[in-house]
Amino acid sequence: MIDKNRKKTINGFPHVAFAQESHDQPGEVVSRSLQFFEEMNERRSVRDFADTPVPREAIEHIIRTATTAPSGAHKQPWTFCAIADPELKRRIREAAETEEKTNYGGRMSERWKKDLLPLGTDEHKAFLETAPWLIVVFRQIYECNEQGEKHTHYYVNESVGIASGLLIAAIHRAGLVTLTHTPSPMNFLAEILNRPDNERAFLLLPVGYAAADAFVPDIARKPLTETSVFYE
Ligand code: IYR
Repeated sequence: MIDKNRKKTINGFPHVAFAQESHDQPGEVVSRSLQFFEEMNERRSVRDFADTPVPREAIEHIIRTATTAPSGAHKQPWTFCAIADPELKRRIREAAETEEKTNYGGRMSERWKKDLLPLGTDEHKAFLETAPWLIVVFRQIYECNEQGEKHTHYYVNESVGIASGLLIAAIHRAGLVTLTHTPSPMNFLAEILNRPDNERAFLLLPVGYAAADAFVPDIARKPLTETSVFYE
């Protein structure tokens, strides 16, 4: 039997025995992976939200799940701002709609607008006020040490992108819905939320229950044969 409590040091830093439960019964990894795929395959981006409240505790658990993501040199270069305050939501909606009016009014190419037609999006973003929570994901481009020196973080977009994926999976797992909203440019978010100099808005996600009469586009995901290549 290997001692699960064994420890060692590498470069003077402590390491502990890896202790994740493994599932080595025949077929167990196959059924667990299928089960998770089937659950995640039910996820849809939703634009019609109910105003039903969601407990803060659920949002805290969801954010904690996101922060289990791996990150460059374990710098965890992210901040998740969770907003339920109606006045802040109203200001965010107003600023996002101002940008989107310019986007749909000409900043986006005709080709881009044509690509969006199946999704039925426009510059109106009512969900930014209806959803009980908004989560704004910020990427931290550098950290400041105690001496006030700036040190750039590594693989920030990759790290924050992975954390955002886990955030979306956690929202779905909780029985809630979300939408990856990317008003562009997004710098109004750092301003409204009074964020420090090292933070840049990455994604804006309304979180809540879907409206009872919500619709989603009737679109399909690419099959495995189009998204993967196996080399065996
Ligand atoms: N940011 C705009 C436009 C938009 C762009 C893409 I790419 C989408 O997948 C959806 C929308 C908006 O939120 O309406």
